[in-house]
Amino acid sequence: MVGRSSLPDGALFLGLDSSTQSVKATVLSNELIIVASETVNFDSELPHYKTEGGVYRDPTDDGRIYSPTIMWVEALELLLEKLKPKINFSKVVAVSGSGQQHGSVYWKKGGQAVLSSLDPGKSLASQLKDAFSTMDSPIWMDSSTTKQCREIENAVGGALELSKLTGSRAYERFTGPQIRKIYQTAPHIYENTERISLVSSFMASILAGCYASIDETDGAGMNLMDINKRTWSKAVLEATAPDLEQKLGNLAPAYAAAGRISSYFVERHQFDKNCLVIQWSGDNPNSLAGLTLNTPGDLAISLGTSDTVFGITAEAKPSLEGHVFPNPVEPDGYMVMLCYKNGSLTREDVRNQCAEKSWDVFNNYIEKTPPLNDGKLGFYYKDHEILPPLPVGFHRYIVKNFNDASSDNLTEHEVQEFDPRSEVRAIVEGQMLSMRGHAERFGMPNPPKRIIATGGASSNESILKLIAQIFGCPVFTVERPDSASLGAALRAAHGWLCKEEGGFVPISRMYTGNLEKTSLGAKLAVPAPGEEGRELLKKYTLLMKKRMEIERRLVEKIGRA
Ligand code: ADP
Ligand code: XUL
Repeated sequence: MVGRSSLPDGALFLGLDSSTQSVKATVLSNELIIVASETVNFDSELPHYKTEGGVYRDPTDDGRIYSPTIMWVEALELLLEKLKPKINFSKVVAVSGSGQQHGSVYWKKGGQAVLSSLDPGKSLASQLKDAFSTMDSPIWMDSSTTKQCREIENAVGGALELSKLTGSRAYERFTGPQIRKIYQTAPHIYENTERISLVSSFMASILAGCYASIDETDGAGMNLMDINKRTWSKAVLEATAPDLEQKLGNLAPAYAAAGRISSYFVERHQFDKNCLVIQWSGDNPNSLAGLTLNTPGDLAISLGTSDTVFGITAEAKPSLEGHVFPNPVEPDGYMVMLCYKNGSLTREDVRNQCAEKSWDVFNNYIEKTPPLNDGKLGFYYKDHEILPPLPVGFHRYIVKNFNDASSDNLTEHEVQEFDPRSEVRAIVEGQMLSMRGHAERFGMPNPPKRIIATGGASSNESILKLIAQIFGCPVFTVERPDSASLGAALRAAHGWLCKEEGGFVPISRMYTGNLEKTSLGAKLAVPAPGEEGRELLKKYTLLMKKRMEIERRLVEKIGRA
């Protein structure tokens, strides 16, 4: 029987999220209500891998950051074990997922054969550990491929040309430059690779027991896909590495089914043999689905390991900054996005150094310092930043004259340090000013109608208050901050429905008119600032322009070409 949401009564939809620091699960009922969730943290629950924040930093190769591929497999197994007492796997009619974007996995020759003949009596990790041509997966935090980025851009006529073709100029973390680096520095690994998966298609492959396609949305984060045609771009493939197309396999829309769940999971975990595996996609695209973002005036801010800002748009208009990806739940539309590497981990560092390792103390400092921070403006790059492309380093300034809201004569001088309280406010204010400045420059709504915040740090109300003040709009949040696994569960349901109906159906059909009764409705967290807030907003606007100017100078002085 089909219920109100046109999904079968009693059915469950499983959404997984393989992210930088953890794997998470969210389970939705046919009424789109969260019935269970679970997390496995890599550092604390799989300590034998000795990762920090889920990653390794290579001391011998500047900017190289990677994760052990097999850790993600072991984490998936542990996640399912933890979830087992909470839900009946045989009721799951579709599963989908979300992966940290850009990260890649290298299956060695014969990998497909191993994948399709897994013994349910043995663990996944013990059987897959030798299935890869390298045990290391480069991830999105990596910044070691500047040379390959320039080579690829030059081969296709420059950065803007590459952006027009693929939706982004070349970025170090994007998979194409990462593949080129492996081809150039470890040709034996490249040669021995049968299939290259993204984190998303890798996890889908394990569930389906065969190589899953790369979905078109996450595929756009590789610098390899023609953003308009949604096929591999021959020109960029050639500029990247030889014989690449066959190693990548096909692309597929995000709502398509990758197949039925493999017999391994049927026998070992009692999944139903008809359970569909819907294509996995990237974490930001899944968040877009989970936040039910469908109004062009809405902006989403995700404060996870990375900080991202994203929205939707009808047309692809790529430029030298930001990224354009296909919208994962609207086949004719696009999503636009900005990404910062120094997100939660950098805030944590400042919290640990200045605020007694406590978010409560951190928030108390925000509350005890004045808006605009008396002109203290900071740039905090614990890791090589993506936006703007600046190396590791902290830069602090004191800006003068911004108190006159009409002034265009702001001056600043550099200082070595701030007191701990100001440092705390400066890292949060600075990030939000940067987000606003870059979002406006990228043509995102200005001011947004509303901002929907998600990711680990969106549970922090002091941070949300600053977002509302700096952007001048109300801030909403969703029931739980892990919108990526929630979005994956929703996409599982959507994929199931599309399969049932024999073609694409709008995702909104599952919740229109009923959103408030589901776990998807966004709730107001901080209202738009009133009259006093509007005066403050003018000053923040001045400070934001000043910040963009200082940032430009920093990039000219110490940034990468
Ligand atoms: P990801 O999915 O990218 O692995 P999450 O979205 O789970 O990351 O976010 C994890 C981060 O959330 C942690 O690194 C932590 O610093 C941050 N976080 C958790 N609680 C708070 C809080 N109250 N204030 C600020 N940041 C927080
Ligand atoms: C997006 C990006 C990160 C990762 C990890 O381009 O690099 O947001 O998806 O979350």
